[in-house]
Amino acid sequence: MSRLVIVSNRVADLRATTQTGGLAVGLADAVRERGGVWFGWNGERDGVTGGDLHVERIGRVDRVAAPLSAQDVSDYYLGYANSVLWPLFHYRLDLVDYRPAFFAGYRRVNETFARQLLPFLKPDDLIWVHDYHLIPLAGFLRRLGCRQRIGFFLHIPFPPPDLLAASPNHAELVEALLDYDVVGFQTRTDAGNLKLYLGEHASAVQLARNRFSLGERSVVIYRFPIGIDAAGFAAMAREADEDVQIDLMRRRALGRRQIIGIDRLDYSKGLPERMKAFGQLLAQHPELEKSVTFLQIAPPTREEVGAYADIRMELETLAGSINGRFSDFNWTPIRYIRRTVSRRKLAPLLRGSQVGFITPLRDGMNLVAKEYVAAQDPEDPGVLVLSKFAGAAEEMRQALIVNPYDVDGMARRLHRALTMPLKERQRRHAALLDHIARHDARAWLGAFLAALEARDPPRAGRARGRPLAAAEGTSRAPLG
Ligand code: ADQ
Repeated sequence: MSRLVIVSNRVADLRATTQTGGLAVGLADAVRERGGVWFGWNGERDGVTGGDLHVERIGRVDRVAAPLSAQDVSDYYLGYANSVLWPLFHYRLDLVDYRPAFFAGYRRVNETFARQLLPFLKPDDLIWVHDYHLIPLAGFLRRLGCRQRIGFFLHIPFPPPDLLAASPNHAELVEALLDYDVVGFQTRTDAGNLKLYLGEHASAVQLARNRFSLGERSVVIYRFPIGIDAAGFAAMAREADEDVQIDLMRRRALGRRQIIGIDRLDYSKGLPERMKAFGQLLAQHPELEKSVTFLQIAPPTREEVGAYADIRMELETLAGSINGRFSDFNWTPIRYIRRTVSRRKLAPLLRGSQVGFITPLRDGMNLVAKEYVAAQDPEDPGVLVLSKFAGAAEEMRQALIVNPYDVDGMARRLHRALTMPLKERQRRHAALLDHIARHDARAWLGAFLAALEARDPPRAGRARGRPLAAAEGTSRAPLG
């Protein structure tokens, strides 16, 4: 069996155990099982030069933590990755802050990572690169002579060609994707968007339904919807600690139901619209006063990026104004928690909530939607209200699907969720649970690695494509 090399923006803690669940742990198990390397940024900014690599041998795995300089963090991580690619890929052109220095920093860091990773690679390794921070990595590795199979998985959405074309670097980005052997997306829509781009903007040749070539390169483009450790999360949800148990008992005694939302504080998660919908529900249904609360957990992330400070302000103002309008001395309708809450607490909190309210404006997948379903008591399950723009909606059709821009519609769906008969709740939940149990994290991992390991089918003749940058008529040098 080939060794596995995982590359992600942040290097994982390989000493974590499976009991804590989560995606990084599933990947860590796979790399431990096969032996290999996990390479990524150590998360710190280290002066002007960036400092030294930190290498730690854990069993048969090298954990390689790369430092970044303050300038690199600013241009690569806060800049191109999170002020250009994140908003662009979440369809938010209005929030893109494009600066040439950001793209230069993005390329610089990816090139440095490729050079730093090289000495740790063996000829028949499988290399699996994760997410938007590292799109150009394969191109730089190829230039250094790497012939290994290299796969890429994008955790966030991939925008339609017209949106992508708004970025001055769209040709380089897509060309860089074609340096991989396998490019994986969360949904059919995302994979379809790259195929559309290749059809519209590039002289790529379609060799088979999911295989394209451009020049000498050939790539498989496929969807691999990410899953969770459903059984592990369900077990964690059944073990409520004392705090959560007391909260649950108090709510039961008062006959209060809870709507829950759990997110990183991010403008893509649709939090203001969600709060407005809850406010609308209370305005339209005075009978719900004191009998329903909304618990939103959303710790701040990426606070150095301007758009994140704005969303935080907006949310605090909204929560304050809705609470100001509806609260009573013995009832606060919205509890908005900005502190980080551990997964051990989150799981039973999801189980103890009658509605999971997950309404991103755009999301690659949204694992909280799957965690909500896994956490429920199958005898008396809650109802998932899910945005049609979360990747998860492509699979989770038995949820109550909403348009997160339609506040009124969301308020109506919330009411339906709160009044749904037990039989219907059970029926919807059983179908959802069956799906996420079969398509769990292990299945996702196995499917991606199988595609990465698969031998190339014979080429359908020599490909006729030109490099994208040339096809676009730009003078930029192609990445690969
Ligand atoms: P995220 O944008 O972080 O991830 P999501 O999938 O919702 O979004 O969450 C990932 C994990 O973080 C989940 O296990 C969740 O429980 C946890 N999490 C989220 N909010 C939390 C909070 N407030 N406190 C503690 N834990 C929290 C990106 C993409 C998603 C994609 C994932 C995985 O944006 O679309 O589903 O990667 O591919």
